[in-house]
Amino acid sequence: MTEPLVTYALEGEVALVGLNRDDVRNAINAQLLDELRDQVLRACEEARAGVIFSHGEQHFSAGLDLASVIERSKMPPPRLRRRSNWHTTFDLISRDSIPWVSALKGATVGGGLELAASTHIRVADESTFFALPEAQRGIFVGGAGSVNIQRLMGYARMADMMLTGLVMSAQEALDANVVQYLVPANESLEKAKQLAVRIAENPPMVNWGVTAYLSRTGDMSHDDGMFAESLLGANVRSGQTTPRIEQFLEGEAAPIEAPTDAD
Ligand code: 1HE
Repeated sequence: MTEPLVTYALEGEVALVGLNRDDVRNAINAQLLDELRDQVLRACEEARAGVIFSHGEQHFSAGLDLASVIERSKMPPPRLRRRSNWHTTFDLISRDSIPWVSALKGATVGGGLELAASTHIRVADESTFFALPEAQRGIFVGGAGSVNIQRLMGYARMADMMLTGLVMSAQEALDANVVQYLVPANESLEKAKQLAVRIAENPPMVNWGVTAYLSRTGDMSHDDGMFAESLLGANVRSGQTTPRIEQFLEGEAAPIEAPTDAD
């Protein structure tokens, strides 16, 4: 049996989805995208949070499989252009039911950065670097990066990376809000799992408010945002709300503590 290009495992409430094409640095082709979509859908059914990581020693993902671009250029063009599988798959991650944490290392470039940008929390290790080499290859971003990456780093920086081929280090990415956590080499998966376990403890409806609602408010008018927030606020409450608040009031929930240097 051939190895899957995307692995799936359920650890408690957390789905672990692994890019498994290290021989070509986890370059993303049509089959990998199909498997990724299937495993993300499965996670939405079975898990409360997910982690996207890469198998292999060095890299998260080299982005679009460039060999597949050449193969496709030799085929007749499709009669109708379907909605891009990149968009449907990455939207499932960024705007559907469960939160995703990505564990990054090494090259996180092109479509690999677009995949990372579709997750809600990015954890880089010291080896991680980011680039958008599309212009150098004569192509354009196509995995929702023009929206998601630009939201993270802003127009000026994204334009610079696309136009000049600027490569961003892990520390620069942390400073530019592209990743939220930076950990020592080889520790991003462990950190991502810890965060996902913590996220999975939240009531699912509240997590859904963050993934499905908060991700859309940037596109709404102020009025529409307030209206939707009111609707959501009333509807995320569940059977867990009262006991959770009572726990705090009765001194049974851990208080919020100021961050320490170890954080
Ligand atoms: C690939 C790909 C790929 C590697 N498609 N095969 N992406 C890029 O322009 C990134 C191109 N890749 C690289 O710059 C480097 O490979 C890396 C920095 C990612 C990794 O370097 P390294 O030294 O670890 O590996 P390598 O020796 O360059 O590559 C190992 C193999 O992977 C090699 O094949 P082999 O048969 O010679 O072993 C490479 O050809 C292959 N490989 N990257 C196909 N991307 C929705 S639109 C998104 C648009 C984009 O993503 S544009 C960015 C494309």
